[in-house]
Amino acid sequence: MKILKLGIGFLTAATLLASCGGSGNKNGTDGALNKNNAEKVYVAPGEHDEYYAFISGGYSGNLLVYGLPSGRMFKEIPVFSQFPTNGYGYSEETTPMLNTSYGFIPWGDSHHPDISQTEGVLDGRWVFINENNTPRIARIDLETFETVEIIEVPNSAGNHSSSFVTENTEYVVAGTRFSVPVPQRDMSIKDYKGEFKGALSFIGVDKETGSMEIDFQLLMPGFNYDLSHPGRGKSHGWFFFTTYNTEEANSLLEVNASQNDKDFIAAVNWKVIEEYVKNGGGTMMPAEYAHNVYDHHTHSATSTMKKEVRVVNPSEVPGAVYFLPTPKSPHGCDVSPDGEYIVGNGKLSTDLTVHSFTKMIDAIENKKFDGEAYGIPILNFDDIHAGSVEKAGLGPLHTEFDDKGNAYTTFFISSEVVKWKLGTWEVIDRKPTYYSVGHLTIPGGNSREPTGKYMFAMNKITKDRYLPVGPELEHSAQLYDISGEKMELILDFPTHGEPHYAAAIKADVIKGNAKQIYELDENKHNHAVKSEKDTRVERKGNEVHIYMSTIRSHFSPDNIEGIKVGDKVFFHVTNLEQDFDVPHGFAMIGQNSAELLIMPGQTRTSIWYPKKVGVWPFYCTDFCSALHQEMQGYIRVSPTDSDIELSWSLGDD
Ligand code: RUQ
Ligand code: CUA
Repeated sequence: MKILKLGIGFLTAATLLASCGGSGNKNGTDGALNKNNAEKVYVAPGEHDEYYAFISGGYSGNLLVYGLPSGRMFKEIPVFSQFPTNGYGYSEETTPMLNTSYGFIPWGDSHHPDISQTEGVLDGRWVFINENNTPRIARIDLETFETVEIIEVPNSAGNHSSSFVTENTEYVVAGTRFSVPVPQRDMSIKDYKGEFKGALSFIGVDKETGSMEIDFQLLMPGFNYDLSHPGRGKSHGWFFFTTYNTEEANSLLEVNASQNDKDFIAAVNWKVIEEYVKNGGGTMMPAEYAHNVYDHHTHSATSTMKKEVRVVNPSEVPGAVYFLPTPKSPHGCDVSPDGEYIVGNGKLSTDLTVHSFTKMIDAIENKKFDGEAYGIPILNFDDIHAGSVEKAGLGPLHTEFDDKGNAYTTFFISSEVVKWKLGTWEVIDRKPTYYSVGHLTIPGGNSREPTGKYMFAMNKITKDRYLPVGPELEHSAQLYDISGEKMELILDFPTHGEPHYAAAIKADVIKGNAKQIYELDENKHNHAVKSEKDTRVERKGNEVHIYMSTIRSHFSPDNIEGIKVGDKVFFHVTNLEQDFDVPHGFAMIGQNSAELLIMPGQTRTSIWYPKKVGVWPFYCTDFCSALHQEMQGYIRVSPTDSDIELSWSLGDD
């Protein structure tokens, strides 16, 4: 039972490491106290950072925007979770974004952000991010830094090998971690093997608008598809997915999915499948999945339920999929900037395995196969193997690249980042991380043009790095200067939620495009008011619609009478400001949803159910001017059978 032992060894090492972290590491600053290092991360007051980093919020369901090298957090962008800070997922305009085939879901588990590309270079138009639990892919617009589209991924579960984009953002790809019955049905779990399927979804992205549509799903054998990356340059047209549990175990995976000496990287030639589909290949399968779109003109989201999806059986498309044997339960699947090397980070292996794309193509052309699995040819390890980084560390997870032919791999168990050379496979440097590093990011990492100045590690365990705040601490990122031969740790900074991966880009690419206001003239919201003279209150049965405006420093109207217990009151609030960074807030006492934070030129709606007779105040939640505290109003609520007339006013009008 060598394998079982290895599994337990892995656990013990992990536990040991986790517990010894707490003993303190006063010397763990590794030169961070060096004055030169402090200067490297110092961004003087009023100055801007050099890079944006979009860091996944993990189980917060959101995406966070940081600056590098300062490590300052600029924004939390709500994506898959309700966000009371601005009313996302609470306001009438934004709740459709969280609609799914399971109904409204208020949270998500976000993992891997990836920035759109043109010709293999980050173009800074959109960021995509996957939701793992209820499989979805979101698109965030980098002019507004808002979530503008979410598409659910059917036939998928644990949407983990996602959301990575191809070289021209032809596709954003989503692969299932858990295989499931496809279509879903009532069957014995014990019949998993051969029956469950792993869907790899290729979601087409419109070149102009970014709009997403599932083009096809490849129904693969019932393995776990863990991570993925696109080919680029010479390997453009291919996509690589790590798999584990090629044993197809359905219970006690820590042992049963660690039996095989090698699992696979699945190499998918999506161009071949694209051609096959264009010629009518694949079948339309009934499926139910939500497609939610946010429109910046109506300031509103809509949710549409889709009814079918195209599925493709890989064994019916010759030349579409090959398996590359890779030791041992590989996690990260990373492709070098030139597209030649495919790195499999075998988390139960001490060696890092690197495959060669050129050798792979050669083996395919010469039909050098070593059997097949479910009709998919398996290549010979020795035929495709470019080299291994030997005994580099324990528990390799993820690899990124710089602009000088080096690679950087994180090792969870030995808690370090190791720098090694592509082609010679020699280890150049290793630096400890505090503690238990997961992902790492180099700006431009997943592209043809990574940068060579900074790398940051995202650690799973924080322990003594910050002041204690009870049993749980924010996760800890660590920034390294990688411009020299040796890496230098220059900064610790906390992240929020769990930062599975981050995408980072030169600030210059996007900062000039960032929107400052929404044009009031272009506001197409059904319930918008364009000036104070349009503000009014209308009753339809027990529904009352208040068309309200805000501007420094009052609401119009600010006195409303004739509301009754049992009414359903809609506040449609338009912010008339046309000035950068002047939102107004809206809060009503006893309101059972979030406040609203309304951007200049935007309209937001919330619903209030008045429950008690009396006179009830509302106010602005954002300190917007010297007279912010004066920004308030009253609503008179009368008994249900009262005959008080509806009336509204501002000042003496
Ligand atoms: S995972 S620590 Cu969600 Cu990307 Cu590897
Ligand atoms: Cu508007 Cu405070």
